[in-house]
Amino acid sequence: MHNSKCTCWNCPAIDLAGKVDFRACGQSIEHFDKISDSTEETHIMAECKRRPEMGLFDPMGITFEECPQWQKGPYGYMLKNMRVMILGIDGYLGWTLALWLGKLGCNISGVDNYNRRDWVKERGAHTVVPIARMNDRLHAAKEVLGIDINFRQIDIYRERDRLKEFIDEVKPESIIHYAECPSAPFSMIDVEHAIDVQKNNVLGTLATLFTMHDIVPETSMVKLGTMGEYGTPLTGRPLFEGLFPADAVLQWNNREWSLGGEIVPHDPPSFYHVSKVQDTFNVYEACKYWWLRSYDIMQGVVFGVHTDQVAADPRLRTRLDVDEWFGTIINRFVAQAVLGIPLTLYGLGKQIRGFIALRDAMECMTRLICSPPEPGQYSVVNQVSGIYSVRQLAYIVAKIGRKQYNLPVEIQRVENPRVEADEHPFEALYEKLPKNYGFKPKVHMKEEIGRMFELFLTPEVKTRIRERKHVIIPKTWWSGVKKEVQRLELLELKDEIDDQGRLCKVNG
Ligand code: USQ
Repeated sequence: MHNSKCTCWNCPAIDLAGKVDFRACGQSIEHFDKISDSTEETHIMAECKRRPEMGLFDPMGITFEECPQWQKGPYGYMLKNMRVMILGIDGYLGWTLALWLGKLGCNISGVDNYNRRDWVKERGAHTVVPIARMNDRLHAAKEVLGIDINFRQIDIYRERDRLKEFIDEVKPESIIHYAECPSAPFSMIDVEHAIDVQKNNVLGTLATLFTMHDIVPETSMVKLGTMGEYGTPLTGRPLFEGLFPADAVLQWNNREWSLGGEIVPHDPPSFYHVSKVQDTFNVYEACKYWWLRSYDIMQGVVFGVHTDQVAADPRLRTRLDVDEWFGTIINRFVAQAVLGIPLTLYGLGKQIRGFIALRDAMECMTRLICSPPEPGQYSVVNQVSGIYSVRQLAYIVAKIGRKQYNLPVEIQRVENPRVEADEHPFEALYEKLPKNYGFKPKVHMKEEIGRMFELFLTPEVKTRIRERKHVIIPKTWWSGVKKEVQRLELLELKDEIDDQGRLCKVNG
């Protein structure tokens, strides 16, 4: 198991408060005096919040596999009834993760301010997969899956006292931070939206970090960043996982410096992505100043509708958006195919991105939650399971739509409303999750796209997609212009496209 050799030093049940003076990187005098033994070794001593009877002990001396509080699970050793708090529990990912972890035996709490529902409504769009109100979701989770979720409606930035109170009450052992606006186009509508997104994301994260510092400093924050923070460097420089590897070197003017361990360059392609970059630095600094611990997840574009839990009952479904602001590309393509709109490639359609299916993203999160970083550790993972060009994806969706569902799917190039490279090299590294955390993707893209077609072709969902046909073609330009993008070209469909889709090569 990937985390069997982690020790109490990684465990959120450890109680370090007042016992370790991190500023001096050693032991506080007070506790040295208490535990002074004949050896005079300067090892770190701590207590366990779950097993106080142990008294002071060396936190590096006990591994997860030796501790009775950690039990073997399908994704590594898991802390018994681990208390996990999900910020943004009402969203696409948050709700799915709540049910997924609840089913694995975690004790789930969550907060949400319903911003996502409001933002989508404000744009005149809606989730095409209908979702229940929170109360009904909570009842259904209990009734269908036996999961009790402790929910509180809180705005993490504006209602900081209430967030503090709730965290103090629950004492979460892991905090998953999904409570952000995830949309690049939404942040580019106008100044009000740009401010709203940055305020919500940046200040919400900052508020949470301070609360963690005050109340639960041993808890890990698993924070959702984005692969988009790196941009798409035209030099082809690889997208490392957050920090430069030890042997990276900067050469200039006949001199050279090591870059090892430094944060890699960022080139965010929207004001939304900028908010994520700002978060990265806030989280990184909090780990440095206060010895908090965090995983920053540079997640690629998520697609799909399925986990066993959300599919267990219509009231448990997670939201799925296909409009120009909140719909991500594969989800949008399937909706377009169902409606008979030619799939919209922006510009050349040769943009390349990392992708991951909803279910696989849940598994990655679980593996990270179960393997908390050490105090002070800020760690980044690139969370993707495959790399594709958007053109390649359009062909895959079109082929499935035509062959399996007999739909006359076409593909068009339209004007690109964004400012981004639409043809570029792309080498993203995503080795940590498989190598260090034992993750292997389980979802085959074709299968998941097939599932989406099945769901989107049901009369209720199809009707909901049709009702919002007018919010599918983009009208939000990065330049500020407000006009519908125009078609540039209708593409010829090529059947020989690789539907394993593991290639970076752009076809056509
Ligand atoms: N695109 C098209 N046609 C469309 C929609 C998008 O060609 O109809 C292109 C876009 O121009 C872009 C790429 O597809 O180059 C991906 O666009 P997207 O809307 O699917 O995703 P993006 O705006 O990049 O944002 C999404 C999520 C965001 C997350 C990000 C991960 O909304 O929360 O951070 O994916 S990443 O793309 O790796 O930055």
